[in-house]
Amino acid sequence: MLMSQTMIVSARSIAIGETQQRTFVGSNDEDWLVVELRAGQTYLIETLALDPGVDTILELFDSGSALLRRNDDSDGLASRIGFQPERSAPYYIRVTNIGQAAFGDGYQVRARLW
Ligand SMILES: [Ca+2]
Ligand SMILES: [Ca+2]
Repeated sequence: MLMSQTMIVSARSIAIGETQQRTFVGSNDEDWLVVELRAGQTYLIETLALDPGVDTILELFDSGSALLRRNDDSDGLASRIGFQPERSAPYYIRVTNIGQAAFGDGYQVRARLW
C-alpha cells in the first residue's frame, strides 16, 4: 500500500486541545493521526507521558504525504513539532518508536495551540 493510502486509511482524528493515549504493538507499529489546522494559527504537536523504553519520533505530513516537519527528542525522548500552516487543511501525524519498548507500551499525543 502506498504511504498516502496507509496514512489516510489508518489515521485517527485528533482535535486541537485533545490528548490521546496510544500504544505501540510491535517494533513496526506506526500511529497515524489527522488534525484539521487553520492558516495563520501556530500549533504545537507533541508526545508525552512515555512508558519506559518508548522513544518517539513525530512527523507531520500534508495531505499529499509530503513531509513538513520531523522531531525525535525535544523533551527527553519525547517529541515536539511547532507548525504554522499556510493553508487550512487536514494534516497527518505519524508517531513511531525507536526505543526498546515492550509490546503494548504506550504514550500520549497532544495537539494544541502554541
Ligand atoms: Ca499503535
Ligand atoms: Ca525521541
